[in-house]
Amino acid sequence: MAQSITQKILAAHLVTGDLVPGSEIGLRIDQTLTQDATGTMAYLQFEAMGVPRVKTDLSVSYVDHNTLQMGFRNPDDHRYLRTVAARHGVVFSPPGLGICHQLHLENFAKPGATLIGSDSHTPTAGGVGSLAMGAGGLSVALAMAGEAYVIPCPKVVRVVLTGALTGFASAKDIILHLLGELTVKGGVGRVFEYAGPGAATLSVPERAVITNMGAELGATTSIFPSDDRTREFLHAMGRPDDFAELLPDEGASYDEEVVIDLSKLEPLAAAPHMPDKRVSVREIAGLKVDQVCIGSCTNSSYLDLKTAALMLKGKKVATDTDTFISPGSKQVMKMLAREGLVEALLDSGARVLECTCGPCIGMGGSPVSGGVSARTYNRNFEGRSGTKDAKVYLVSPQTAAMAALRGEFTDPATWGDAPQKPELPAEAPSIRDMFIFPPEDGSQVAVMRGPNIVALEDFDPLPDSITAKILLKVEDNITTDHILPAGAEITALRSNIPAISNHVFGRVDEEFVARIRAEGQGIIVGGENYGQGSSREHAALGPRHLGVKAVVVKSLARIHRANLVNFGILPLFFVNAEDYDKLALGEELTIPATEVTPTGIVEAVTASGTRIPLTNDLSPAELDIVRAGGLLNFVKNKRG
Ligand code: MIC
Ligand code: SF4
Repeated sequence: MAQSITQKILAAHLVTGDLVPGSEIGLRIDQTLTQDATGTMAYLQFEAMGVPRVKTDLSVSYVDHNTLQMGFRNPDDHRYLRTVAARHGVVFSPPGLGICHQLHLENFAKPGATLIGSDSHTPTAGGVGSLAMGAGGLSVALAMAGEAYVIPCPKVVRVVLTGALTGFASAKDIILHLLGELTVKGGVGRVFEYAGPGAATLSVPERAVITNMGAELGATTSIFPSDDRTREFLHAMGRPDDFAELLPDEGASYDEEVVIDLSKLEPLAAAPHMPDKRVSVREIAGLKVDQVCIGSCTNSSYLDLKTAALMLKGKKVATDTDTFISPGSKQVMKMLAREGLVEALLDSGARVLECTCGPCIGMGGSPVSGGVSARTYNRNFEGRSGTKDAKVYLVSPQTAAMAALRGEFTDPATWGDAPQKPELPAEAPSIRDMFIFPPEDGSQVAVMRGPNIVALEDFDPLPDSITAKILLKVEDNITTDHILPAGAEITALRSNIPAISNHVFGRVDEEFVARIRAEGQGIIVGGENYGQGSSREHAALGPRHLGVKAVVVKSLARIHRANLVNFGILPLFFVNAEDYDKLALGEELTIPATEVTPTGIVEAVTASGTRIPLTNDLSPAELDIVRAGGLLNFVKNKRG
């Protein structure tokens, strides 16, 4: 049968199940990646499994999120990550070398490989034709231990790109356009497979912008074919042998199709506070911009930064527009430096930061109170920048550079001629020797833990019946940034669940933690797409530590759903969405947990006797995991 690229990779890695959309499949995972903010948990979990050396072809531990060192916590985490990597056969990428997704694309991602990463933007590697998915840290730990990665088999959407980009329109505008069409939940359960003549016009770094931000659609992943453009890229990266052609078969069938005419696109922005709030830059012309940030795993490639640098070269950024540049990797920085472009950036008045996530994850770079920030990033959730009332617009490097120069958004018709699209040099400078490769035998390496590394706690199994108060009721599109915010102080506690739990829902309802601590347990009620955004399993671990037994919502985001299951929180859905209105904060709800069956219906009852039918989308195995109190318990029970 004629196959799509996605089907080819799935079929080649299938360990359990059948390739029927929606049914559970297990996949062999070739590569894993972690970053420090989720990695410490992942390696603690890996250690708990007692497997001496990772069983993947390649596992890499990046440090790019918590790089501020204002106390012992982050450096202690880095040391733990470096030593645990050496002991168990994991490549270590030290702080400052670059952002995980950019580095992985440049150095390790391969066409046709499966990759899972404990970060939601892992699909970036889809730019070279990897099937790359974001996952919780525990799923990554299991993959490192050689277990299959279990997911619902996705539908495949063919995204046909026709025409070519013109003027100042860029790859970022393609994905902002798609987000505007499909919304932040439009990609759930789907892989977006790009095709058509327009796809062939895009270089790998441009493709990676699109696959990166496909995460904001809620998609399982996004992928481009591996073709001549991929060959050029891998050659420039000094790894021509990693190239393999990967194209869909003639006549392959797809579950859905979307067509985008690239020649019709213009510079776009995602307005505050959701990545799908698409507006054209033309429409927001005249809006003063207080801050510009160029970088992040979405737009920090050589291509992106060279484009911005050429626009800033010989000019000055507006005096009241604080402009930050964070290159995606030292390789990008070296290429810019070779061409005198670091100097051009410095001379423009921009602030050149180190090669890390930086302001994207709230590690410095917060905007002024009430300020407008134009960022080339992928997320603009309220408060994520560290300034609660800031308004973040997500834009392309071109739009950001122009806003930096003019101090406001302006109509692209007034921008003059677009700079020529930069080409990658035939051979980029290598940074390979800056990675720390593990010794052949790591068994003698001592793993070093500072006081910030707190051992995992044991969780109780699910009770037979849950009777608990609804301690929080939230609306649609609650993000993991709402559940457990980022920012330097909180993120430094990622290896310390008891400490980080004090911040659960802190920005939504300051009293929540006190309420649940007083009650000892509770239930959360939510709307559509609960838990969208990051892969941070802390957004499940923190609530679990505090005693959350169940979340009752209209729908769930994919990675957060998996994290709830992995840590033994029962995820339930309203059978009738209107019943959401019948549940009030503080009310007691009884859920007959033993009666829950995979996809079956149970009746929950409130203290006043209202009956609420609830369902779930759990597989039999997932339900067993929840009943065991989480995946680690489940695996331990199984091993006896
Ligand atoms: C993010 O962009 O939200 C993060 C920080 O990279 C997260 C991971 C995390 O919370 O550590 C992600 O995208 O998964
Ligand atoms: Fe880092 Fe931001 Fe990318 Fe997350 S979205 S990996 S914080 S650069």
